Amino acid sequence: MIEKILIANRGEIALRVLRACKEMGIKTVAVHSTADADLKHVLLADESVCIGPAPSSESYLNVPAIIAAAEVTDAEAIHPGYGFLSENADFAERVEESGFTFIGPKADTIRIMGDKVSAIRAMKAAGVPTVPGSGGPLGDDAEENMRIAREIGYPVIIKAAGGGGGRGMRVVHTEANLLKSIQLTKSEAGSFFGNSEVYMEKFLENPRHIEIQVLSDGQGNAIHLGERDCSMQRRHQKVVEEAPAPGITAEQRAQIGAACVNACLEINYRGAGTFEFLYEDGHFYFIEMNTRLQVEHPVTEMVTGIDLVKAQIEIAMGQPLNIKQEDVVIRGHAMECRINAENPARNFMPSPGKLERLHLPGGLGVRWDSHIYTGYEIPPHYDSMIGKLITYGNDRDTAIARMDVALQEMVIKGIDTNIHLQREIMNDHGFCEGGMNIHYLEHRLEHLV
Ligand code: MV4
Repeated sequence: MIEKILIANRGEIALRVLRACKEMGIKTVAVHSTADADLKHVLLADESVCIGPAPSSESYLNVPAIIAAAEVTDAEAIHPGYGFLSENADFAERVEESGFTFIGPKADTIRIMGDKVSAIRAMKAAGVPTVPGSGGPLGDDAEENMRIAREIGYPVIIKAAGGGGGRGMRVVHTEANLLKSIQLTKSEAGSFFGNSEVYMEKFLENPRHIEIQVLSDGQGNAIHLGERDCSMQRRHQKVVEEAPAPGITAEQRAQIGAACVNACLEINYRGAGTFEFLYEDGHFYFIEMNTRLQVEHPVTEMVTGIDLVKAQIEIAMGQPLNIKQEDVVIRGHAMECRINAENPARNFMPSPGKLERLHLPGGLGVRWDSHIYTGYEIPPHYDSMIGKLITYGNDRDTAIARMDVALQEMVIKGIDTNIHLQREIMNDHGFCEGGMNIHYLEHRLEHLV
């Protein structure tokens, strides 16, 4: 049993974790920066500890301060949320070495998935479909690299092994640019990630981003919870996510899901995880695995009825997974709009400040995951996402209609938000059709704002 959990995060996800802990009868410790003493989850936690000044590097990324906070409060486990230290293998290792439970995979697993070359290698070995590519790091042999690219076929993409989430990549359209692109990506990777290793893949021109949610207990039991479509993005920031993905059949879901489950068993994965795929012309291509809870986890919760944070905690307690694959039923459709403190008309400039007035939506099939309240001041130091509006319905059109009504109802005064932009997306012809690719939103934004 775990009786007390330290939440090593802030904002809406810290509140999400706190709610799950309270529901399970687990005591909570909030840790916060000096700028965050009035966060909603800090006020609701059983205990709170200030771990440093406003900059994340000195607070939410301050490993010794977080471990010390767990020690002084006698917490038994640490939930990292997403971002910050959630995919830092050294942190997970330090947590376990200090005698606490890390609510997530083993440090070695995080390390393998953090290196994209070793992640792809592990997945390929487990039978997960990958993008045609070099299958390993590129060497210094120019002829060999040209041969690999020719075999894959142009265009190709050069990616940093230490990258991910859109950082450290370069598309190459012709052989004339290949060698210098490899060199440039290598030297950038060396300075950004401290790892100059790069690999090559076929560049898919118009894919969708579809990801599979898994739960695995590290004791021989694993399930998948279907997929999410996260193709609506701007500059690698997801804007709208949904489950299930439009047009994906039950057969496709079962097939790719089974491959992910098999991979979890093969690597003895522990915890919640996400397999990221590019999807083009009816085929899935694995690109990365995320070893954390994700921002968009609620859409999966809505269509499966499974509480992912509760499942994470149960797995961390050593409980065998008590849900069988045949018990997982995808029912209805869920949509999530990220609500950001930003001005879409001013190049999405962040808009921190005091929330003067707040009217929040509700009704059947409406969920609002957010830490904001009237009078709360959004600090300028962190991510601009201030909440997630999630709607659910029997079908996709109903989820979209409910989202549109909920967005109309929502009033946030005192700062700029992307609420109006989200309404435009909910009323966009292509979006309503469904199945748009990863470039669609950026193209539409040239007209929308
Ligand atoms: C790709 C790709 C096309 N072909 N890989 C960007 C984020 C990182 N996770 C992987 N990314 C991409 N990898 C191949 N072989 C296109 C992207 C990509 C992208 C992927 C998912 C969501 C949004 C994206 C936006 C631009 C590029």
